[in-house]
Amino acid sequence: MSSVLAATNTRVAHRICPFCEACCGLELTIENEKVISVRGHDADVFSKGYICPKGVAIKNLHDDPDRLRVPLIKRDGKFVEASWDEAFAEIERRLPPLVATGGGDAVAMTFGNPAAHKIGLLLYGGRVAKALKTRNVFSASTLDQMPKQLSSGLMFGAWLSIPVPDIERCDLLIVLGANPVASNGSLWTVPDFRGKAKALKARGGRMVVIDPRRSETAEMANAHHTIRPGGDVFLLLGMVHTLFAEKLVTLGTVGEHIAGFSELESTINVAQFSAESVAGRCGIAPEVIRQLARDMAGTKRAALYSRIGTCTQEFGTTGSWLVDVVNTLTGHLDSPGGVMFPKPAAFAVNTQAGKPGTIGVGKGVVVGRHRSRVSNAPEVYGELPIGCLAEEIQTPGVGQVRALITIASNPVLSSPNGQRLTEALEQLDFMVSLDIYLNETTRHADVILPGRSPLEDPHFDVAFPQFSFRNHARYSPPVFEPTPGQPAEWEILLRLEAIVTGRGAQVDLEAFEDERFAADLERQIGSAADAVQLALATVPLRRGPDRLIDLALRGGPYGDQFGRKADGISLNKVQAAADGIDLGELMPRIPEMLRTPSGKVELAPPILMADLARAAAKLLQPAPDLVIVGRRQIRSNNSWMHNLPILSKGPFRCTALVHPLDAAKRGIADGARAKVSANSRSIEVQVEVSDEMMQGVVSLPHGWGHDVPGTGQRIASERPGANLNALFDENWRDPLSGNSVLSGVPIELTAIAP
Ligand SMILES: Nc1nc2c(c(=O)[nH]1)N[C@H]1C(S)=C(S)[C@@H](COP(=O)(O)OP(=O)(O)OC[C@H]3O[C@@H](n4cnc5c(=O)[nH]c(N)nc54)[C@H](O)[C@@H]3O)O[C@H]1N2
Ligand SMILES: Nc1nc2c(c(=O)[nH]1)N[C@H]1C(S)=C(S)[C@@H](COP(=O)(O)OP(=O)(O)OC[C@H]3O[C@@H](n4cnc5c(=O)[nH]c(N)nc54)[C@H](O)[C@@H]3O)O[C@H]1N2
Ligand code: SF4
Ligand SMILES: [Mo]
Repeated sequence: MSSVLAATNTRVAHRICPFCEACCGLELTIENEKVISVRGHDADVFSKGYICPKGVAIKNLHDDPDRLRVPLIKRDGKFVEASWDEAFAEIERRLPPLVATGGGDAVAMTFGNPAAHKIGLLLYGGRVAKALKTRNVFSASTLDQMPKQLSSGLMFGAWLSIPVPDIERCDLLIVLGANPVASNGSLWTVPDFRGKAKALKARGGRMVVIDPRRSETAEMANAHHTIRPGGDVFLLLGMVHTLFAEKLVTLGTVGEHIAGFSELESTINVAQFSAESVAGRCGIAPEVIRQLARDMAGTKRAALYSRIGTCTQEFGTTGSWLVDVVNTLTGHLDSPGGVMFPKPAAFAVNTQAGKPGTIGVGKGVVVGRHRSRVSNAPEVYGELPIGCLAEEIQTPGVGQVRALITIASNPVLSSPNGQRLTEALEQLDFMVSLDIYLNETTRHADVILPGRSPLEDPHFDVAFPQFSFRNHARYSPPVFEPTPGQPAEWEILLRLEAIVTGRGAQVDLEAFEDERFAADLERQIGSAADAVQLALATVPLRRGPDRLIDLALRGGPYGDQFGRKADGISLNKVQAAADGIDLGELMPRIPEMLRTPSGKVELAPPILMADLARAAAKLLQPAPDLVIVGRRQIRSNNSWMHNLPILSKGPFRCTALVHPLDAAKRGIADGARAKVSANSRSIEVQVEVSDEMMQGVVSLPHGWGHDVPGTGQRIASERPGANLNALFDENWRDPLSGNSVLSGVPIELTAIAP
């Protein structure tokens, strides 16, 4: 909500930051309809004034002259500006014929990271894929969190049922393969992680970080252990083995809700997985492995948390599972100060009815309902591995991908082997990008449809309250009126849905939306006429995302149940609370939140148990000499914020951190350029010699490499950096989740003569 300051042309507005998972409340001062400053919103019930430099850069994004504001159509190889009608007409002319000849599978879709942060993209993007009935759906999830989503789904029954550390009550936090001081947390919405970790230490608690690099988080921890990249699954097996072997297991309050305990014990409590056996492969001494297990078991309130470093490995799913096995076996699952399940106000599967007439029982998670055509990779949550996209375009045959719709995604930089993908995109018959920049990926499009600035859209977080350190509900109204004539992203997507369903680009959007809403209503509250009537009568006359949010809030766990519960919440109430509504600390939720068919926590899901044999075989393989890993930086966000002045000033960030001994061995000086090679491809990098690194490991951030022609990000292309993913193998992935291996990839590093 905005309030009027002294000068009548100055106002203050609040907006949830859309850039990372911390979801901080921003406070913008606006003068003459221009943002003049951005700070943290102190009274925000959730983020309490925290902000990072990226949040400040929302001002730059809004003003960026390179941000697209009108559609572009490629004519004779060159982009020209077009009207919205022309753009949709072009799509209608070219897309449906490809569906008519090749079927829905002929059209692939990719969803990128901002699709989780823009309400219109999140609530309406999937509908286009459904309408197409294409199995060729890809997203950044298979470069990211799919392993954790899968392991959690198998254990707890729903795709976003991921327990998060209860940091404000925890006395031991072990952070594995994550750097929340730089990333601000992931699958864990925790604004001001640094402040919360400091508070943990101040009350006598400990933080331990396990990372091949002495990261910003390791720097402030009580202890840091280096780990050989890719070794997480082995470390975790050693910890679980210790818990069994030393009889340290305590299941705590969830004990009666656990299935699979004895299978797990008999499989892991074997000499092969002892701390001694796994130590070499993970590069951590057996005594340290055992001590980590003892500390988890011996601390009343403790949590083990892992993220991107642990996920982007070939055992990403099995490792992510073992993290929660450790939490469970030490009595910290669903326990205050341990790892707990948030209870979001809207949109969570685990707050919606499971199997009728039961508590905590659901359909569970099934994978592999279909497979990719070329590599036979199993579908997970309706997606195929993004590493398979290029081959699906380039391999002829029935079901070949001939067209692509990208939604806020830049896979040419963010996924492995962007060169191959670049070639593949050029071979498409048609490509549409819903994106705000002309970049490495969208330059291949035939039509680019730009979404609005986040400051012109309302916002409500759909996903992140499901991972939040505290329960809350917040809503941001649009800060500015949209540019006249520019549709919202949900309207763009509805129109695409109309085109692919044969309703046509000229569809009456309001009527079409009403029709789609009626279907949502039935899905959410059933088809009983009186229930639908009640909901319809009480959901005010809103449109688009607002209407869906209201429906979800009112029918949700804190909701007013469409008037039946007077003190319950609705969108009206959340909108009226300018600082948000605090819904309290995390509370134990087992068994009510479970959605497994057994109604139990599945401690030993068969596909994960089976994967242990693969891990055991890998234990015997020798370690590569030198490997590369990624890192995140506070002033950079994946591939797409390098064009914003506030973030791009200062020292060059795309540097390769190399341990002094590794550099000396190769005759590479600090600041020199060097060649990094893998998979018969190479990139040139600027080296920063650093004792932050473990010997044998190089660290380079991803999302750089803005030196390809035909893009429109002028600042980014001045200091393009090198594309880490150019080195990687698009077919190397965790076979269970389909997630690409982006960490611990063997490389060669050689000096370049000055
Ligand atoms: N080597 C390596 N690779 C990685 C990772 C790693 O750690 N190492 N991390 C991976 C992870 S975790 C992720 S999430 C992926 C990200 O992968 P992507 O999502 O493909 O990459 P982003 O850089 O986030 O690109 C976002 C795209 O959305 C566009 N965009 C931004 N805002 C908006 C908007 O409001 N509307 C629309 N329509 N478009 C918008 C941008 O212009 C850009 O094209 O990268 C992955 N790649
Ligand atoms: N500033 C900023 N914030 C971001 C982003 C950004 O680009 N910039 N991206 C956002 C996105 S999309 C995501 S998914 C999150 C990710 O958030 P995080 O998971 O916290 O990601 P990183 O900061 O890359 O931290 C990964 C850590 O894992 C370590 N590591 C690498 N390989 C291994 C390994 O094999 N084992 C172990 N144990 N550690 C390893 C790396 O050295 C690094 O310190 O961040 C989000 N927040
Ligand atoms: S940490 Fe920074 S980028 Fe992330 S939500 Fe907060 S202000 Fe935005
Ligand atoms: Mo991500």
